[in-house]
Amino acid sequence: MGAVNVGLREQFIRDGYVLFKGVLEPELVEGLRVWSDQILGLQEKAHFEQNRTTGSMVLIDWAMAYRYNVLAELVAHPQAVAALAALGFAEPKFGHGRIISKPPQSPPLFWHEDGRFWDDPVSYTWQPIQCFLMYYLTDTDARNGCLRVIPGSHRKRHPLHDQAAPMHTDELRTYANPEDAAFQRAEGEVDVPVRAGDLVIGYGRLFHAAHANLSDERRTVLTMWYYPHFVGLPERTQATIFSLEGRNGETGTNPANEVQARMEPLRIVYEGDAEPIAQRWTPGPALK
Ligand SMILES: O=C(O)CCC(=O)C(=O)O
Repeated sequence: MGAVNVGLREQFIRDGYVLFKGVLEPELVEGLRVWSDQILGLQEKAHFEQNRTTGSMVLIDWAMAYRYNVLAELVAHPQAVAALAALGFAEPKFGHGRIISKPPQSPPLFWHEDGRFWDDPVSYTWQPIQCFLMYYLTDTDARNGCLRVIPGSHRKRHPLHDQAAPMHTDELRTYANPEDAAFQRAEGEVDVPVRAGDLVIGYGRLFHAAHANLSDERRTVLTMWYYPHFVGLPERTQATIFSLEGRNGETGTNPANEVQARMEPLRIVYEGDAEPIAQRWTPGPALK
């Protein structure tokens, strides 16, 4: 394993995200662009209507990675594994991902956080449970829908946590009310513009959003969900993760496929008998 970068690790734990530049080779980015355009082309019109603010929300699972080598290359990319190791996570696990593609001239994505383990005491500590690895397949800035984040919101209560409307509703997904607070500027927010092939790693429970795409080009991000610290988490947390993601990884490896073999250590396995904890999508009072 590569050495831990103490400064980066501190930054990650403090801010809740970190940017690694130039992680994917341009050929892989191009291959992923072609592949994701093809998969997006297979979706029904209703899919895009239901997901106006994200643009799309296509599931990436292990079976898909076994079917498309370009995706397996991404899941087990040595530079991504090295980036996680630099943050101090030597044995990361992979769960699933999403193709999130904003068409030209499309609305902003609402503020949300994807923490779903708020009944688990670990969510109130520095330890990440679920982290996103986001790969944008085009260069991004505030004009074509770059990522926005609220640094520190993974560990500290923000006014958005107590907003009346729940997150991830159909109303937010379809942009039914552009005046909703979830589409406005938020206290402490920063833009995270990137180059295609960069990697943004962040806590799932960090508040994030994306600007509208005002350009004439599609803007695609592949959000890949990992459990970087799985082996260091309490058994009940491991049991919870396994109950949600374990089946997803059941597909058998083809030993002759070198890329699939690289995915194998990322498989989520829990064989104990601890009780999983129910999912909860909003933080309790312990988040101060
Ligand atoms: O579209 C984006 O830039 C962000 C995607 C996102 O919020 C997510 O994957 O949770």
